[in-house]
Amino acid sequence: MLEHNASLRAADPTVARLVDLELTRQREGLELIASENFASRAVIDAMGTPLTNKYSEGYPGKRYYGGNEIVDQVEQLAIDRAKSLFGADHANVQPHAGAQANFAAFMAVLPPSGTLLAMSLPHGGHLSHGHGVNHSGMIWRAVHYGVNPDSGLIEMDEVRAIALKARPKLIVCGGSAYSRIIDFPAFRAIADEVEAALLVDMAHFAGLVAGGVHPSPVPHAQVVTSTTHKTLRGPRGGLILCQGSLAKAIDKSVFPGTQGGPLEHVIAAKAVAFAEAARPEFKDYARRVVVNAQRLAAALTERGFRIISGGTDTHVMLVDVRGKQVTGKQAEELLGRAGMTVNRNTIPNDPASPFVTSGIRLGTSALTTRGMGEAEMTAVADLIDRVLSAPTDDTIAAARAEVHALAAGFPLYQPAGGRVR
Ligand code: DSN
Repeated sequence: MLEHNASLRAADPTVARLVDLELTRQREGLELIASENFASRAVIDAMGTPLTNKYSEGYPGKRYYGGNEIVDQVEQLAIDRAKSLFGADHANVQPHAGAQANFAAFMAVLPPSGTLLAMSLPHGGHLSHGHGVNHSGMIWRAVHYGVNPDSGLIEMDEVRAIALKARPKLIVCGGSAYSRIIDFPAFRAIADEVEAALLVDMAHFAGLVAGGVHPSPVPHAQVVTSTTHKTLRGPRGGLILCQGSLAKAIDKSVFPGTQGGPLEHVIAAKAVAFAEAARPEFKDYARRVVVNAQRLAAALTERGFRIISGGTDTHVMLVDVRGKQVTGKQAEELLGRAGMTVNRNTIPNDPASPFVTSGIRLGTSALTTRGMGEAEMTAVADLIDRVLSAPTDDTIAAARAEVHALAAGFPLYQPAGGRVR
C-alpha cells in the first residue's frame, strides 16, 4: 500500500486489503489498456485530501455555499493551468468524467432532437457520441461515419458526403480506438460548409497534445472535450475547453445543467496534473509513448498480427487477433491469465459480436510511465504472440513468470526510487 495510507489500514483493514491487492495487481502486471495510465504520487495525494468535504456548486467567485475562499483558488488554478497548457480561451474543469463532459458540451451547442454526426463506436468512436444505448443517441438524432474497411482510415470525402446529406448541427471527431492523427482542419471545413459546430473529443490523445507530439484540435474546434486520466496522466475526470464565445453556455451546461457539486479534491489533482504536463519531461514522456506504440505495432506485425490501418501515430493500436485462431474475448482472457491487461475491441466491420469481437486494443501510456522503452515493447509483443499462438497452461505460466520479472524491473509507487513518484 502507498505508505501515506497507513490510517486507512488501521481504520478499515477490509478496504485497505483490497487497495493493497489492486496495487499489487498493478505492480506485477503489464498494463496495456490504452485508456489507462499511472497518475503520479502528487496527483494521488491531491485526491486524498479534505477538499472532498467541501460543497462548491457554482464557479470561482460565484458559489452557492459559503466557505469557498480556498476552493475558489484551487479551481481557478486548475482552470488557468488547463487554458495555458492547451492554449484555450476557456476551460471548465468540473466534469466528473469524459461522458459527462461530452453530454454537457453537446447540450450547450445542440438542442435536443438536433442532428449530430460522429464516428461510429464499432469503427473506433465512443458510446457517448450518439450510440443508441447511450442517452446521447436518444436525445439527439445521431448519424455516423466509419473508416474505410481496407485502409482502416477515416475518409474525409465520405464524412463530407454524409454531412451534406444529414445536415448535422454538430460534428464530432475523436474516439476510443482510432490510432491515426485526425485531420482537424478538414473536419472544420466540413463543419463550416454545413454550418455545424465542431467538437473534438481528445480524451485519448490529450497528453500527446500537451506533450507537443500530436496536433492540437484547439485552434480548429469550437469545443474540445477530454478526460484527464488517459495519456494526460491525471486523476480520473473530465475537462471541456472552448472558444470564448461559448464559455457561458458551456459553464451553464455543466452546472446547473447536468452536474451538482464539483469534486474539488479531483480538481486539485487536475491542477497538479496540468502543471506536470507542462514540464519539459512530459514532452519526452509523450514522445516515448508514441515511439513505444510504433515499436509494439511493428513487433506485432512481424509476428503475424494485423494492425488496423497498418500502425499508429499515437499511443493506441487495434489488433486483429483472428490470425492466431482466437477471438478478442479469448485473447483478453488468455493475456489476463499471463498478467497482461488488455481489452477486447471490435475491429471495423467485425463479423463477431461486440461481446466477443475479433480484436484487442493496446496502448503504451502506462508502460511508458513505468519507464519501459522499445526493447521492452519487443519483449511484450513476443509474450503476446507466444500466449496467443499456443495458449497452453505451460505457455501461460511461463509467460506470467516473465511478465512479473519484466514488471519488477520497473517499480511502481515505491517509497523511494520508484519511477512514478
Ligand atoms: N472507456 C474509455 C476507453 O477505454 O477508451 C473511453 O471512455
